[in-house]
Amino acid sequence: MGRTQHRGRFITLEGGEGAGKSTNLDYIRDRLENAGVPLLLTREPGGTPLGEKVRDMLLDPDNSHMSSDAELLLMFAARAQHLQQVILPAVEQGSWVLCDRFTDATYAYQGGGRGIEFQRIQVLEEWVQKDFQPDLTILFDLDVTIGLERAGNRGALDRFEQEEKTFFEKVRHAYLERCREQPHRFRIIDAEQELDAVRRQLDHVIDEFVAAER
Ligand code: T5A
Repeated sequence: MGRTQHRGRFITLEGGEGAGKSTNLDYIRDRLENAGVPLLLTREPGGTPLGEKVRDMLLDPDNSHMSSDAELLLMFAARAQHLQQVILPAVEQGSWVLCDRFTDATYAYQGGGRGIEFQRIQVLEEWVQKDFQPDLTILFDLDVTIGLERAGNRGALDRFEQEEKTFFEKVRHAYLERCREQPHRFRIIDAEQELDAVRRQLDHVIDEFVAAER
């Protein structure tokens, strides 16, 4: 898809467990809407009725026997539906789309965490997305122990949250590696700071992006 004036923009939020994406989603939405941006909010895995059913399977702790390949393919099955039904039509019509997690999460969790070769993920990425990529990715980065403590305070753990700390160390490493490889679209937020300080960083990133895209 060409990046024309009329095309919307695609913004993704990424980060490890408990990094604060959900906490700041409404704040980011308000900031963009106050800047006059027409916005659609969505998430992965999920974002469509079919995708939400796939999400339930992926997060269900009872599915502890799920193979890494099945997990990877389910992520991309949900994503294919999400792109076709929601994301691409919205962007083509000029709406901006804010998505809580996207393909960088697959590289981080299924690639870094589970150890699936990045080249195999890339095959699926090209199949499902062709050359479609986020225009901006905001990575909430924080120490894994702090993130897991925050996530753990919320109650019952989903299938991913039950992984060992080393899994999330690999996830964090893979995210930071993606940032180094694609600095043009990544902005890192120091998510260890207090909420007010996190939001000041977000203001800066969002205002700068909106100004550049106008
Ligand atoms: N997944 C997803 C894959 O493996 N591959 C993929 O391709 C995709 C798309 C999704 C899971 O799926 C995996 C990754 C995930 O494990 P989910 O429920 O969407 O599951 O989980 P997360 O996106 O990880 O959401 P979390 O809720 O775990 O993390 P958040 O949203 O980053 O954290 P949040 O905002 O809920 O905050 C956690 C707690 O911390 C507090 C909050 O109040 C909350 O209690 N908090 C702070 N406390 C102090 N200071 C701050 N600055 C704070 N910010 C938040």
